[in-house]
Amino acid sequence: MNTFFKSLFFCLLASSSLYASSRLSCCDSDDGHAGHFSDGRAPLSIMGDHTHSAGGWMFAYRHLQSSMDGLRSDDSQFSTNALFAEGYQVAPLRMEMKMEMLGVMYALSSDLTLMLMAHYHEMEMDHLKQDGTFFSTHSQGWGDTQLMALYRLQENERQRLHLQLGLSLPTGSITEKDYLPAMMGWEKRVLPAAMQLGSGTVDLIPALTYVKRMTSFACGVQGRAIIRLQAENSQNYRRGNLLQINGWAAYRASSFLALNAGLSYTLTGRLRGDQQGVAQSMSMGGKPTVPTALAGNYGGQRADMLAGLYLDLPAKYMPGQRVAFDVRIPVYQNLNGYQLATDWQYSIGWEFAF
Ligand SMILES: [Cu+2]
Repeated sequence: MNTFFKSLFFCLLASSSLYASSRLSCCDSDDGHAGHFSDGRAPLSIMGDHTHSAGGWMFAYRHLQSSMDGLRSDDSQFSTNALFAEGYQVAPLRMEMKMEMLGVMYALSSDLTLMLMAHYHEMEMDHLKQDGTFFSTHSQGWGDTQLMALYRLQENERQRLHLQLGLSLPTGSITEKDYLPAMMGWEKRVLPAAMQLGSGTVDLIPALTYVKRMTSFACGVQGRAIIRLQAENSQNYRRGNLLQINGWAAYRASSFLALNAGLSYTLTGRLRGDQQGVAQSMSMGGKPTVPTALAGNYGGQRADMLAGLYLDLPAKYMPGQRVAFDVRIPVYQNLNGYQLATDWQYSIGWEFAF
């Protein structure tokens, strides 16, 4: 917990120094094209941070990549040997996740913006068996599809408050299979939930976002949740609900460059139910196979520090287009049971607004 508070302190310090420097620098009040830089955009990986004005469109493509490495139990590291001593047959070593995201936004009016998002996932997990051999599992394909409505509750040149109501539809597969060690050699079996492409349930995604704007500085705070609307999916389980709090500061460094930094805290609930088709124990002795097969090894808390930028492409050649980048480094992880810890995550994206 100590590192978390240290990072929080560091972030507050960074925000206040950004604020101080924005007061000192002499900045033009020109808002850049399409009002982009006065809008206090959050780091790229924070979703639903903005709305558009009536009739506005936005197309976005985003690539997100994250890496998990090493086991963790609660808030401390856990060795593979200790996991084998607990009776597990297989220990996850690392996981690489890649996600391509396609998004469209359209503002029906200045109060109501609609958003549609599709995801394509690619995941790979490396494991160590108790006998000292290694194996990997892989899954890839389209994930869940999200439909969002963003409703502006209040806006003036100094601040904006908007409410998001989203629905995630279970278009992603939850029956992805790969070869796993079994009693007799290898068997193609259903992979654990951590390697599946969707939640399998219809999920509600509400969020409330507040942005405060100053001349060349803005800050925002957002509360967001993912609530599973169904008790279980077709494989007899449901993923944990999620609660997230995001805070950020954005600084307009020049007419085409905005820098941002933030903190993100996520609380994820446990998975409920037994994952149908996933081998939870070796038939002899009932020893557990791999942590991801068991519900107790899902959910927990994570706090990330974020930093990123938005770069407007030359308006003469590419009007309304920008590229953005952000990186997330976890500063606190308290995970239920035994899970892989997140090392880093980055997002890179292109946006076209008109
Ligand atoms: Cu947009």
